[in-house]
Amino acid sequence: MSFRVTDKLRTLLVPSTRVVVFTGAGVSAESGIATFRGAQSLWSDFRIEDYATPQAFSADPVRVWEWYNWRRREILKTGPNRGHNAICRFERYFKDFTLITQNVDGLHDQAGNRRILKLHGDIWETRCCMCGNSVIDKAEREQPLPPLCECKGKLRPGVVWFGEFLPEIVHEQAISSSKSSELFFSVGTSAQVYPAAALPSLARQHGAYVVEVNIEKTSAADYADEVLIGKSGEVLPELLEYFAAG
Ligand code: BV8
Ligand code: ZN
Repeated sequence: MSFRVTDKLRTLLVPSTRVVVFTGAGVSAESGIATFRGAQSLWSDFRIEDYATPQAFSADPVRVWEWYNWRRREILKTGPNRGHNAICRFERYFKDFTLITQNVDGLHDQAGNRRILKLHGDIWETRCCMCGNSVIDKAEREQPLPPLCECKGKLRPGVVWFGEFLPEIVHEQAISSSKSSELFFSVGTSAQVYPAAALPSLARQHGAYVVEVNIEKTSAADYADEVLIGKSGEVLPELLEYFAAG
C-alpha cells in the first residue's frame, strides 16, 4: 500500500455510499495515451486554436481530421489499464455510482462501465454539421477529407471543442450526481477546463467527501478532503482492497 487510507474514507467504502468518479486524461496515461498538459503532452505539440475549436475546423477541416485520425490510430493501439478496470469494479460495487469523464477515448466503455457521462463527447462519434446525423465507429476517415454526409454536409468528430457548450442533458446529470454524491473522486485531471473543472468544488459544497487521485496536487486539491498521490492504475486497484468483502 503506497498510501494510507483514512478511517473516514474507509467508512465510506461501503456499497450504500453514493459515489461519483470524475476522470480526466491522466486515467488513460498508463495506457500510453498522451495527456493534454504536462511533459510530452498534446498541447505542447499542437495548439488548441489550430485543432480543437470550431474556428480551426472551418479554417482547415482537413488538418483537424488528420489530427483526429492520428489520435484515433494512437488509441486503437492500446486499451484500458488497471485504473479503468478498477473503476468498472467501482460501478459494480456501489449501489449508486456515476462515472463522469472528460475523456473522449472510449476506454471506460471498453473497460466495461455502462453508465458514463461523457462531458466532452466521444472521439469515435462522427457527426454531420448540417443535419446532425451521427455514427459511432472505429473506422479511420479516409481521403477525401473532410468526409461528407449523404446530405452533403461536412462530417466532424463528435467531441466538444473549446468555445462549444457541453451536451446539456449530460452536463445537467453530471451536476446533479455531483451535488448528491457522498464520496467524489477526482482522478487524473488537472482541473483546468471549465465547466467540467467546477464539479469537485460543487460536490464539496454539497457535502461530499472529495478525494483527489493524481500523480501531483492540482487545483482540485483546494476542494479535496484527501489527496492520494500516485498513478490511478496503482491507487484505484489498491482502494478495491478496502471494499467490504463481497
Ligand atoms: C464552454 C475534447 C461555454 C476535445 C476538450 C474563452 C472562450 C470560450 C471558452 C472559454 C474561454 N476561456 C475559457 C473558456 C472555457 C474553456 C476552458 O475552460 N478553457 C481552459 C483552457 C481555460 N472551456 C470551454 O470552452 C468549454 N465550453 O466553456 O462553453 C462557452 C461557450 C462559448 C463561449 C464561452 C463559453 C469546452 C471545453 C471542452 C474542450 N474539449 N476535449 C478533444 O479531446 O479533442 S478539453 C480536454 O481537456 C480534454 O477533454 C481533457 O480531458 C480536458 C481536461 O484536461 P485533463 O483531462 O485534466 O487532462 P490534462 O492533460 O490537463 O491533465 C492530466 C492530469 O492527469 C494531470 O493533472 C496529471 O498530473 C495527471 N496524471 C498524469 N498521469 C497520471 C495522472 N493522474 C493519475 N495517474 C496517472 N498515471
Ligand atoms: Zn448530414
